[in-house]
Amino acid sequence: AHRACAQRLAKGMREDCGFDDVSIDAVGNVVGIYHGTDPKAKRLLTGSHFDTVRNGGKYDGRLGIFVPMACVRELHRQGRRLPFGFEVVGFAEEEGQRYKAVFLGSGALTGHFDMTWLEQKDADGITMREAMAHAGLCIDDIPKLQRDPANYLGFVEVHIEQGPVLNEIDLPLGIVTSINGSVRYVGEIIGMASHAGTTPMDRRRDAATAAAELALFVEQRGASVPHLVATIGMLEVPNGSINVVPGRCKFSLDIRATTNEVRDACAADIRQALKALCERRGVHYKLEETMRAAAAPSAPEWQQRWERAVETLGLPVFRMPSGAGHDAMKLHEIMPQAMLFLRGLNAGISHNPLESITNDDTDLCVRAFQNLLEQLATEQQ
Ligand code: HGY
Ligand code: MN
Ligand code: MN
Repeated sequence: AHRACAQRLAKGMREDCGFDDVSIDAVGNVVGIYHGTDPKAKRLLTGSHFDTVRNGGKYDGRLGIFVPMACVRELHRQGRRLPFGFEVVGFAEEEGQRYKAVFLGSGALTGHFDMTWLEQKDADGITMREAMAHAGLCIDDIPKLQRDPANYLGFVEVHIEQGPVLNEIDLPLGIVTSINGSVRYVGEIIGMASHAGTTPMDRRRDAATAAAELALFVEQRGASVPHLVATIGMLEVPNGSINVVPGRCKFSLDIRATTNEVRDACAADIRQALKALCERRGVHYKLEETMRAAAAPSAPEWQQRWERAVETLGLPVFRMPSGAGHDAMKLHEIMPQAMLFLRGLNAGISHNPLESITNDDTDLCVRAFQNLLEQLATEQQ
């Protein structure tokens, strides 16, 4: 499904939109280039991811690929060239569903793809190396994907908001001021499996109730600071049985905040609580950090371009932080970036098949992107 999606995106770029150069790179990103008047001119980089969470929605990621594709299709239809190149990337992996490592697509472009990740195994024991080779990707070429920021004007990304704010204030577009910093862990509590019928309650080393106590601490600590969130998204007694006191319990941790300091203070408190409750309960634990992304404030000059674009549509400028992580926070590490949010329906629900948007809002999003391109064209003249 992943490879078929990449082929569909490449076909759409090539045949429907008129990109000059379309390729699928060594990590599976779909890269479309629409040259400027001078093929050697600096490029505007944009894009988003085409992978999804399990049982996800249709627009998380994909919107940020199709909107710029529509802009190129219109430029091509008009036979127009901009005074800068336009590079649209469908990033192959951002969600971190199959392997612990995330941002595989945008991380390859920023030069942060750690080749040791290739040995990570998925739930079926298939290494990332095997999966990539099976998909026909040229793994040895991954280091060559690193982009030189000097060749780019910056990075912009449009994305669904994935939250209720724009829906509640009845605005179609929002200007992102910063992307929250996040840190993720996978962990396991190890107690002692024993007979559910014969093990007295005060003689148990129950891994699941220890994890449950941790979950309630995570919820309370996450609620203690505005704009801080902390989530246990995965909780599992592997090979559990109805009549066995759980000897093991696996869990995940996802902690985010508008500043790295608030994020790290929360992570430290949760690690401390885990240590204390395990000692008290006579169980052990393992905890591995799998992802850390710094808070990514928007570059002022790019944020202002989005603001001017939204104003030209006759819409009010509404600024907001992003609770969700995005490829833009990865590109942030090597070039200026800013994002534009599109309202979601159903209270902006996302990571859920109920994710939905309207044609009218999406039309405004395309027009805002087109205006940003016009601003750049005027500046680059
Ligand atoms: O988790 C996130 O914020 C994003 O959907 N990867
Ligand atoms: Mn997502
Ligand atoms: Mn996304």
